Amino acid sequence: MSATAKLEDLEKELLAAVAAAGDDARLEEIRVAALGKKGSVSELMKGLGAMDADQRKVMGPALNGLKMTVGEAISARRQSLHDVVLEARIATETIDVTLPARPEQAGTVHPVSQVLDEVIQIFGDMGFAVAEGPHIETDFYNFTALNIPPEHPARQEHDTFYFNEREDGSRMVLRTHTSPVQIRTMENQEPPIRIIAPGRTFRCDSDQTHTPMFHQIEGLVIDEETHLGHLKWCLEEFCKAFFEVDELKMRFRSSHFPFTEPSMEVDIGCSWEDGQVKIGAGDDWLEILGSGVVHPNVIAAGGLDPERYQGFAFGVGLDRLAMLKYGIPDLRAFFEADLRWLRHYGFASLDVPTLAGGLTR
Ligand code: 2NL
Repeated sequence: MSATAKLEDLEKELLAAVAAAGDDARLEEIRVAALGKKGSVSELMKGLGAMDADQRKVMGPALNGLKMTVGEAISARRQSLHDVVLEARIATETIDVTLPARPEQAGTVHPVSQVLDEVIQIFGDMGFAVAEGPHIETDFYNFTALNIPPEHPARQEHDTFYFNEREDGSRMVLRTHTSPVQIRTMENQEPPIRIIAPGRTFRCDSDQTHTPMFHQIEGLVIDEETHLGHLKWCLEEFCKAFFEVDELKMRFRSSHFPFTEPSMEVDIGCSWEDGQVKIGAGDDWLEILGSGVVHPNVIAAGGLDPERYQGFAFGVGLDRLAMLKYGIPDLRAFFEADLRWLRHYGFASLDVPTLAGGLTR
């Protein structure tokens, strides 16, 4: 048998062994036995030096080809073995995501999330879109654009968390309200604008009724003719839907905010029974919202023409809404991640509030 015929036989034998290998370990054995230092192919290559030139011209390329072919076959086989293992895992390790969660392990929806979903449902039904923005804001978006210039006393009232000064002397802040989102919306969108901006807000204040992080929803309507009458209707509809009552005593009380003129705080009627508040009727009042007609300076800061555009805005604390609606006494417990508290005050995760199905079931 010629030397090249012997090589062809060796190649056939090795390729058959590779094809038959059932796992990584067996493949590695074959690789070492053929291509390792003392492997069959390597031993043959050592013989090249002793050959005469003509023989070497034939055997050199033939041996190199063999080495390549076997090496590639081993890599390909290794890859296909891995694919088989992976496919077997994928086939056996599926989980049925439609199976119900084990009740004792199911989490609950936090009252703030529940109230947020409810508020989004109510305003969504009235045609409002949801807008979001960054927690870390510039001084311009948090204050100046809202008609609160530097040195304005309202800046002190906000208990702002400031970041360190930057090279240009400016300082970023943690937003003290979600109003910056509305300024950004005015900059980026042509009226008519109908948005609510829910989210986290931050003030350096912590006691019985304040947490340094709290949740706010603001609303903004801007077009060419929206006025105070629309504001009153909108907030009345919201309060009735949110507290799930047909009749609701409401009072619009004159107030002041730098970003609205005129400004009104909204109170709803209530009564107290055994230390528990009952919403809707009664001789007492609960303050729940701040609102007003958007100040022309704020419309201009949003890049719109205050001669042409007008509208209203409001702001409401979500945490306080949750406390009032669900009778939760202590604000600070909201953010302590106490599992017993969450199980007690939390909501079933699949009972999504809808206007048709009921906000709370
Ligand atoms: C409150 C008061 C309020 C606004 C927020 C607002 C936003 C823009 C323009 C004008 Cl961009 N106003 N927001 C207006 C009135 C009241 O919040 O007591 N919040 C808990």
